Amino acid sequence: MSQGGRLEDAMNEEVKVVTKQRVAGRPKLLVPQIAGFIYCPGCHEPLAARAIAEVLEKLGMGDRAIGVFDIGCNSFLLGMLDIDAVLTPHGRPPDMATGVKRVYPDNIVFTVQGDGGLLSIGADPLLGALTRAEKITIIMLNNAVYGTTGGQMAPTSLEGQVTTTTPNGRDLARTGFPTHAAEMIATFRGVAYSARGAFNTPKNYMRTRKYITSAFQKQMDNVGLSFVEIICACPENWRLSPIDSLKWIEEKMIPEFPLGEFKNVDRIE
Ligand SMILES: Cc1ncc(C[n+]2csc(CCOP(=O)(O)OP(=O)(O)O)c2C)c(N)n1
Ligand code: SF4
Ligand SMILES: [Mg+2]
Repeated sequence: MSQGGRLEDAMNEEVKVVTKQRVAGRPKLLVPQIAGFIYCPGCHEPLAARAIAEVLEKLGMGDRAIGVFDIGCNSFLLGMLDIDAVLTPHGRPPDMATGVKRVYPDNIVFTVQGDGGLLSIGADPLLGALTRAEKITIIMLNNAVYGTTGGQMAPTSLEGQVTTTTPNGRDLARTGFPTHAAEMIATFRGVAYSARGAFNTPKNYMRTRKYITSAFQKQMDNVGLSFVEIICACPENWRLSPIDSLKWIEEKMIPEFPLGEFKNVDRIE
């Protein structure tokens, strides 16, 4: 055999090895990003699209899901999911989802929002939906900053966290305390489910996917409002590498925002 032939065989062998390293397929509802991937390296927000796609596929609800998306880095998840979707003005998804759900009561209607969009500018629509016990699902991506607009302090920013609006670190005496959305939302009577997950490890990804499944199931069972908060890395604004961002989530974010279910009831009393 010629030298060239052996090289070709070796290259083919290498291709086979690379092919074997594939560990996860693509859910059908996840749209391939052929025009390029818009998210920063190491950003966890696109994982929310994958998790939602996997859950909807498993529940067989892809054709009957309507996503209501907010303005923010999370907006781009809209283009990653092959489902019906609406984009609202910043902070308004719970209002829009209320209308959509009342018109289409048999569909799964869920919002995807950032921590800024849900807890600061969108606090009023959130409070309204909680008070009215709308049978919608709210998914909040907690990256501890306003990601899109350049990393300003969000209601979830940690004590001492350096952001563009807290260059010396978040001072609790001046700016108050981080908001614990999953715990707070669990206190509302019309809420059927509230949980907080993270995407920093495969185990936490799978746990979060389970939380999203439970939240959608509560809605399908017509129990009450369901909520899932997901801790997401924003390496760009945290000024950390993707790997160091994982460490920051483990060492700083999760101690402040513990993971788990805070409410899970089958009937609103
Ligand atoms: C009414 C209104 N106010 C402010 C803005 C500017 N704005 C766009 S996105 C955003 C914050 C986004 O932060 P977050 O909701 O946490 O989403 P992330 O980008 O972190 O995913 C702000 C303040 C806007 N578009 N509309
Ligand atoms: S700015 Fe942050 S949240 Fe936005 S895409 Fe980049 S890493 Fe993700
Ligand atoms: Mg944010």
